[in-house]
Amino acid sequence: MLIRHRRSWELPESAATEESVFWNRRRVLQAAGMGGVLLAGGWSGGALAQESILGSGLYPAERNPAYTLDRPLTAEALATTYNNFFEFGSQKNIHKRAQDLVVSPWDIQITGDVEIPQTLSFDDLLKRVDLEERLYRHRCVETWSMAVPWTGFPLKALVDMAAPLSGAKYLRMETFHDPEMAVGQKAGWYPWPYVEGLTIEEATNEMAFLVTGVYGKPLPKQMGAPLRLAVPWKYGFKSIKSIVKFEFTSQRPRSFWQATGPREYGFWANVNPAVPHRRWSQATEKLLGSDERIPTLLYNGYAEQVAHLYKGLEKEPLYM
Ligand SMILES: Nc1nc2c(c(=O)[nH]1)N[C@H]1C(S)=C(S)[C@@H](COP(=O)(O)O)O[C@H]1N2
Ligand SMILES: [Mo]
Repeated sequence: MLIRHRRSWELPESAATEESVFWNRRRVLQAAGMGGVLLAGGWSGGALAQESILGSGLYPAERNPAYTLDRPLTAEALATTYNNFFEFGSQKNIHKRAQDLVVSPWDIQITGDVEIPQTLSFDDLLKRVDLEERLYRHRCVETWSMAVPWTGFPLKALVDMAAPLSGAKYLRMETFHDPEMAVGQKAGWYPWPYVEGLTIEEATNEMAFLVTGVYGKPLPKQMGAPLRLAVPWKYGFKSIKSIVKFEFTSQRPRSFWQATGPREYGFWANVNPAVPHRRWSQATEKLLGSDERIPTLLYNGYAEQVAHLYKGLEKEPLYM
C-alpha cells in the first residue's frame, strides 16, 4: 500500500469526469442524425470534416466503477505531451507534429478468419458500441508509468461484431501507413506499419479495451486518435495506436518491436518486475510527473483479471 501526500501535479480521481454532465445516449444519436443531414446539405470541409460529429457528443462517458486505481491520475497536461508515437518521431515531445494526423475520414477494416468481414468508418463503429470510462494504469517498458481515465469499449465487442471462425487463434492489429503524413515513417530502418497482436483469449478478456477518448474528451492525435488499444497488464508498446486494421488469423503475429529488436521484445510482453529487460531492471517505475520510483506490480496489478490466461504457458517468454 502506498500512502503519500498529494503533489501539485496530481489530480484526484474525481477530477477526471464530471459524472453529472454526461449525455443521454439517445439524444446524442439524434444529434448525430441531424449532423448527417447538415453534411449532406453541403456543410463538409474545414473544421467539421476533421471532427467526428457523432464523437463530439459522447464525452464524457459514464465511469465504470469496477476499475479503480492505487495511485493518483496523471495530470492531463503531462499525459498529452509526453508520448511514444514513433510515426511522428522517436522523441517524447511529438504532440505538435502528431497534429498532422488526419483522423477523418477513418476507415477500419475487419478481416481474416471471420464470418463477417467488413470495412466501416470510425463514426459507424461508434454507433455500434457503448462507451464507458475506465481508470487504468499504463506501464511503459522504458519504466515510466501513468494512470489515465480512458474512454472506450471492450475489445470483445469488436471481436463479437466480426464473429471469428474456429481457426482464428490471434488478432493482429495494424496502424496506418502514410509517410507523407507521418514523418517518422520516413525512417526506413523501422518495419512500418506498426503491428501488434493478442491471442483471442486475451482480446476477449474484460481488461482489453479499445480507446476512443481520454480525460472525458475525444482522444488527442498524439495519444493514437481515433482508435487505440489499452491492454494495461502488458508493457505499453502492446497498446497500439491509430488502428486501421483488425485481422483474425491462425498465425501468431510478429509485432513492430519484435521485428525491430527480437532479442529484447517478444509477443507476450506481460509486466513482471522480477524479469529484467535485457538492458535494465523492471523492478520499479517512475510515475509521470513524480521524481520518486515505486515498485512495479506483477501484470501491472491486474493479475486477478489476467493471470489465468497464462496457465500452462510457463515455458514461453511471457515477460518480454
Ligand atoms: N502506432 C503506435 N502505437 C504505439 C506506439 C507507437 O510508437 N506507435 N508506442 C507505444 C508505446 S511504447 C507506448 S508506452 C504507448 C504510449 O502511449 P501514450 O503516448 O498515449 O502514453 O503507445 C504505444 N503504442
Ligand atoms: Mo512504451
